[in-house]
Amino acid sequence: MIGFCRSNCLGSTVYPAFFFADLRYDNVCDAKSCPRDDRLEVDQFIDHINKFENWFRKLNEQTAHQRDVETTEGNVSSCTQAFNERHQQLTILIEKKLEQYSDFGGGCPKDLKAAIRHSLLAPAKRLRPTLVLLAAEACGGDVADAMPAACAVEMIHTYSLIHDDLPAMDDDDLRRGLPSCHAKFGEAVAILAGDALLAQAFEVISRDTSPSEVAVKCCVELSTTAGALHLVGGQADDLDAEQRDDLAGSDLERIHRRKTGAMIISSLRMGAFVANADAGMLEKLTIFGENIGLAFQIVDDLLDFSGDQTKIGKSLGKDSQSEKLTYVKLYGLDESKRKADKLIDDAIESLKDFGTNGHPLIGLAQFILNRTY
Ligand code: GRG
Repeated sequence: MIGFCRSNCLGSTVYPAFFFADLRYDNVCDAKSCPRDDRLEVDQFIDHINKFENWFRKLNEQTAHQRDVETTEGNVSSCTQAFNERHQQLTILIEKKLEQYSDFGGGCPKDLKAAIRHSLLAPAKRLRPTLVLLAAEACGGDVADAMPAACAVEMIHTYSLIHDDLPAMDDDDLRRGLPSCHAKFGEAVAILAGDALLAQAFEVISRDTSPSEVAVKCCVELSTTAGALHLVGGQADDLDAEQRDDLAGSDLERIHRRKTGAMIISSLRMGAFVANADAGMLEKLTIFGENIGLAFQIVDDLLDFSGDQTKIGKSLGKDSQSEKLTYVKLYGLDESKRKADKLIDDAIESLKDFGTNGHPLIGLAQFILNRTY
C-alpha cells in the first residue's frame, strides 16, 4: 500500500512547513521500501492536512488580528495626537477671543467685569468651544467663522457653572481651581455675572456670525438647549432628584442628557451649521454628541468617586458621599467604565465617514474617556 513516510514528517503537525517540504521532496514510500516501516496511511495523511489547514487558518487569523490591532492603535494614537495638537492651538485662540469679549471697555461696572472675567478666563478644558471648532473643521469649515459660536457656548457653560455653585443650588466654593464666583464676589454679583454671560452669548452669535441665516440657526439651537427643555430643565430635574429615592438608570440618563449632553450636542451642531454641513454630516455629529455627552457624565461620576481634586479644580466626593444617585452608585465602578467605553466606541463609529477630517474629534472622544481632570 502507498503511504507517506513519517520519518521525515515527524515535525509536521507542529511545524507544517516541514511537512510540505517533505511532500515536495517526494517522501512518498511504500511499506517495502521504507526502512523503518514508518508509513502514514491515507486517513492519517488527511488528518495531517486538516491539522495543517487549521494551523494555517489560525495563523492567518492571528496575523489579521495583529494587523487590526496595529492599525487601530495607530489610528487611535494618531487621533489622540491630532486632538492634543489642535486642542492646544484652539485653546489659545478661544481664550484670546474670550479675553476680548470680556473687556467691555469702560462701560461695565468694575466688580461685575471682574466677576465675569474671574469665571470665564479661569483655567478650563474649553471642551465645548473646541467641539464647535472641530466640528466646523470636520465639515470643511473655517475656525474663524465658528469662533463666535464657540465663545458663546463657553459663556453659557460658564454662566451655568456660576449659578450651579450658588448656595441655593450645589453650594460650592471651589471651581476651576479658584474660589467660585459667589465665594469671591458675593452672591448678588455672581448671579449678575451669570445673567450677563447668558445674554452676551446671543449678542456675540447674532452680531458676529455670518451669514445672518446661520446666526439665526445657531441662536435657535443654543437658546433651545440652554432653556427649560434641556440645561435648565435638566438642572431642575437634578435638584428634584435629590429629594427622591425611587430613581432608576433611565431617570439618571434623562437628567444627564438634558443637563450635560444637550450642550455638547449643540456645540457640534453649531460647528456644522457654520460649515454648511449636509444633513448626513449633521446627523452623524449629533449621534457622536449623544454618545460622548453621556460618556462625559459617566466619567465625571467616576472622577467624583476616585479623581484628584487638585487636578480637577472642583470639590470631589460630594455626589458619591451624598444621597444623590450617580452612575457609580447605580452600576458600580467596572460597569460604569464599561458603559463609558461602549459609548465612546459608538461615538467613534459614527465618525468613520469623515476620514482624517474627523480624527481630532475621535481623539477628543478618547480624551473624554481617559481624562483625569
Ligand atoms: C444652573 C442652569 C444651571 C445649570 C447647571 C452644567 C450644570 C448645570 C452644572 C454643573 C455641575 C456639574 C458638575 C455638571 C456635570 C458636568 C459638568 C458640566 C462639568 C463641568 O464641565 P467641564 O468638566 O468643566 O467641561 P471646565 O471647567 O473644564 O469647563
